[in-house]
This record gives sequence, structure tokens and C-alpha cells, in this order.
Amino acid sequence: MGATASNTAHENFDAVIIGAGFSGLYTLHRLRDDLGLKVRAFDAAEDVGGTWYWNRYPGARCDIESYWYSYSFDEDLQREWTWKEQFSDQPEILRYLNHVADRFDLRRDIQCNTRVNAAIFDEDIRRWKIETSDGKCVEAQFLISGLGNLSLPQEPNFPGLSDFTGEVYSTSRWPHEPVDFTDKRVAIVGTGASAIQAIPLIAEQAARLTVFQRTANYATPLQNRPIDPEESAAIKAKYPELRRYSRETYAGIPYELEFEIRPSVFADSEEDREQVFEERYAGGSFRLPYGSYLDVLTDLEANKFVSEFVRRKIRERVNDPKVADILTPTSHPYGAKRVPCETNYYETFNRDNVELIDAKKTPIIEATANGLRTQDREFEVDAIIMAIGFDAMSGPLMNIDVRGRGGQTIQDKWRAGPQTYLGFASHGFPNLFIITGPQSPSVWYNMPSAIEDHVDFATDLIAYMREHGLETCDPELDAERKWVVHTKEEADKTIVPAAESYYMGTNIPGKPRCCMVYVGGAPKYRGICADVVAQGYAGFAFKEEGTTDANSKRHTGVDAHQSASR
Ligand code: N01
Repeated sequence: MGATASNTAHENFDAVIIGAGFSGLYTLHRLRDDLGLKVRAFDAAEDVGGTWYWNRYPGARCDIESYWYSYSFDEDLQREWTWKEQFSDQPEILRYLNHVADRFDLRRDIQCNTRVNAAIFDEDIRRWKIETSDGKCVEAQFLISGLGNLSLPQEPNFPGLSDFTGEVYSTSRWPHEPVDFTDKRVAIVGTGASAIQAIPLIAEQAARLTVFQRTANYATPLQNRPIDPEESAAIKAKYPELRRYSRETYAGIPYELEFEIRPSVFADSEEDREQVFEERYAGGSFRLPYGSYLDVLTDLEANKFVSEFVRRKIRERVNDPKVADILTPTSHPYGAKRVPCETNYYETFNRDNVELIDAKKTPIIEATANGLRTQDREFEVDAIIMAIGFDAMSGPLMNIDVRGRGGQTIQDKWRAGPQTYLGFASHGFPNLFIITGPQSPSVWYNMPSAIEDHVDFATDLIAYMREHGLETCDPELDAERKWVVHTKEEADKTIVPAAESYYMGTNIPGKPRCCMVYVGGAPKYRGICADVVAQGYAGFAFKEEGTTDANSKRHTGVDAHQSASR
């Protein structure tokens, strides 16, 4: 923290929120409008929207149905907003988030164009001092991270990139103005969910598109379509009930209303299994991984059936068997990496103007003035698109100079992997609440529901503290250690550790390998959180207002492990 900033009088808030996306907007609404707190949200972007502000690449859209991938907290809001497509595109979702900001009069407490550079917990006054990119410092009792899980792009580290004389784009920092690739030779690096949405549209426009694929992915159809007025009215009529029900499902998407999720691939005949896979594949979105058999994501032997099914689909859709071979994943099981949903992705490789490069076999060595060079060839292009993903989950918070008690930095604390309690708080960082933090369900759950659950948890916790005259809240080290172990145990019951992925932190060179997501399922996680609350916030240590370390009174419930280890 700069000496000047720390010595001057600072504007004081009850809570500061970092980010004005889905998390930040709802946190601001709850803390300000329900608890009456003085709150300020900061966002580095020019406007609200978070993920949906930045990720504007062609084809960007949600891949959980919009009537689930949206806020549920306000009945009037969900009734007045009409989604036009099953899976809304980025401009529509951004319009929705702007509507929410206006409808709840949130903008007056959001400062855009302002990055939070540092947040230091001052133990003398037991408040956070937050330094921002406009050179100011503010103080707050509570610091809420609404930074998101996929907000810190991975830096492209190809040597020579600055020598490239053409245009360089990143899917996660796409320009606001439309980019016209007509008559251009374009290269795209990466074949994750972002590239898989962008590639078919860019291929339609560009003179030539070269796709550099390092790891083949298992993409399955999205099946987007318009929502007709009758369907929309039917959903709206039953919204509260449907939302309640969806939160009781593993990933927050109520597939059980459409079909039975079958217990095991081994319990069905080959013919029945094939029919289940076909129906879920044709149904689109995440019906195949989350809605077919319970054991495809937990048992590697069971998973072989669905992995092979998707491989077969890829081969059927790609004309050239050599190209199909490169596109067919063999290095990991289906669902261990995030499943991308696609529209015409595989058919795009049947076009004459699209070339697929196996960047595992012939890695990109460098960028040149004219394009990209692999081990055996130079590719001359007019534009390079980086679709190489994010320093996910722990990256966004670790990218800020956050210091807790004793000056410990979050970078030090999480050096060997995130250490959190419930994926929501970290010992030694009092009153820092991380919305959908690492080791919470986050991206393994419908994100807006995961966000609402965490924001509600934070709001209730702050209300509880105010009611009981408690000034700080810090997870106990023991509870945190048990949560880290529990998160790993849950991951080990699934196929997630069987792949290198951003779930496991391994997409970033040097990042420790550990599961960053709570994969025990939303109902289990929600049950644990409810128990923690019922037991007087078990696992959290509180200090009463005006107490010092010497005479602090513990205000903890029973051992959280009883809940966490269920
Ligand atoms: O990023 P990714 P993404 N040389 O990490 C490759 C969400 N999302 O932006 O697999 C060559 O998935 C890398 O290869 P490999 C969603 O949660 C949601 O696409 O590491 N290639 C991989 O192919 C998603 O999961 C929606 O071997 C390199 C790709 O880049 C998450 O965002 C839409 C490389 C990165 O894929 C991230 O998706 C889009 C290198 N040096 C995204 N470095 C919705 O629909 C990396 N790669 C809501």
C-alpha cells in the first residue's frame, strides 16, 4: 500500500465489492438494499457485466438454458424479462445485466474503470484498506470478491508475438466494435469452449482459418432454438417451483423433469444405453454428462461407454478420417474437462477454407512477423486469435495484492493450492468473503445459482454478525484444513483428476495440481452450508466489537468437520 494513501483520511464503507458482474451486482443489491449497508463496488471495465462484458467474441453465448442461467432472487424480474432463445447470446445477457443494474438502481454505488490493486487488512482498526487504480484508498469492514472464476486471461507467451505485424485478438478481451475477417487469413490457438463457439462463425467469414489444437475436446451439440411465447409463459408461471427444484439437482439444472437420470451404464443393455446416449446428445446442452447415467462422471470404466459414444459421433460428422482422428480425444475421459457445447463445430472442419493443425504433434514454437511457426512449417496469416483460456478459480484473487493478518499475502497462503473453508473464506483473511471461490461448486453448478447461494450466505452471515455485535469473522484453521481434504476426497470420487484441466489448475504452467472445484454436487454443498449456519456458523471464529486479540471471545459453533465429512 502506498504511504500517501495509507496516511490520509479514507472514505469508509461497510463493504467493498470487487467486480460488477453476476456476483457483484447481486451482492450490492443484498447488502445495500436488504441490510442497509454503505457499499461500493469497483470494476475495472467501463461498464457492468463481468464475464459478459469482456467475452464478446463471435458466437459467445451461455450453454445452460437462459431461464436457468439467470437470477432467481426477484419474482418480478424473472417474470418481466423474456428470453428469446434457449441459450442467449452475449449481447442479450449483457443487456439483461444492464437491465438488472438499472432496475435495482445499482449504478450509483458502482465505480467502473477502477481496478482494485491492493487490499490490506489493518489489524489495529480491523478493517480492510483497499487501494484502487485511480490512486485512492478506501476502508471497509467487509471485502467481498465478486471477481469470478474465469476472469484472468492466460497470457500468450509465444516468443516473437510482438513482432507479428498483423492483428492479435483474445476471445476474452474481444473489441467492442465488430471485427471483419472477410478476405483475411486467420489463425486461432486453442479448442476450448470459447474457440469451439467462435470457430464455426469465423470460418464462414474468413478467407482461410487455421485451427491450432493442442488437446482434442469432446464437444456435444448445444441445440439452440427460439423460445416461443407459450413456452415462455409456461416457464414463468411455474418459475418459483422450478427454481426451488433445480437447486436440489446435482448441477442446478432440472433434467429430472424431462427424463430419468439412470443409475449405471452397467445396469442397461447395450441397446438401451445407446438410446439414452442418443436422446441426451440430441437434447443438447449438458444432458449427456449430467443427465444420462450417474456413474459416467464417477467411474472410469462406466465413462468408457460415453467417451466412445462421443468419439463415434465426431468420426461420423467429419468427412476426412485423418482430420477426424486429430479431432477425436483419446488423452482423457469425457467430462473430466469442461464439456464444450457446439453448433456446427465438427462440420466446420469439412469446409475447404479450414485447416486443422495438431499442435501437440507439431507445437507452435514462435510467432513471426507474418504469422505462426510450428516445428515444421510457417503459417502466414493476417490475424491471430488467442483462445487459450484463463488462470481460473484461484487466479483472479491471487492477481491482487491481498494481505491478511500478520501481513500474509494470499499468494503465499495459496502457493501450494487454494486453502479455503467452504470455498468462501480463507483463514487469516478476516471478513474477506469470496463469492464462488475455489473449492466451492462454482463452475460445476449453474453459475447464477451458485452465485446467489454464496451471496445469500454472505448476507446472512453479515446480518448475524451485526445482530450479535461481532466485528470480524475468520474461518478456523482446523475447519479449513478439513475442507481442503474433503474437497480432494470428493474430487477423487470422480473422473475429474483423470485429466489436465483448469479444474485441476494444470492449464497454467507451474500452478499446483489440485482440484479447484467442489464436485460433491450442489445439494450436498448446500446441505453442508445449511448445517454450518444451523450450528451457529460452525468453523468460523468471530471477534466481538472492541475486543483485542488478548481478550477476544470465540464465538464458534460445533466442529465443522461433522458437517464437512458427511
Ligand atoms: O479456455 P479453455 P476457454 N498452445 O481453458 C489451448 C467458460 N466458457 O476460454 O487443452 C496451444 O477451456 C488449450 O489446450 P489444452 C467455460 O467454463 C463458457 O475456451 O490445454 N494451445 C485449450 O484448447 C470454459 O470451460 C462458455 O491442451 C493452447 C484452449 O487453449 C471456460 O470458460 C463459453 C496453449 C483453452 O481452453 C474456458 O474456456 C466459453 C498453447 N500455449 C467459455 N495454451 C459458455 O458457453 C492453451 N491452449 C457459458
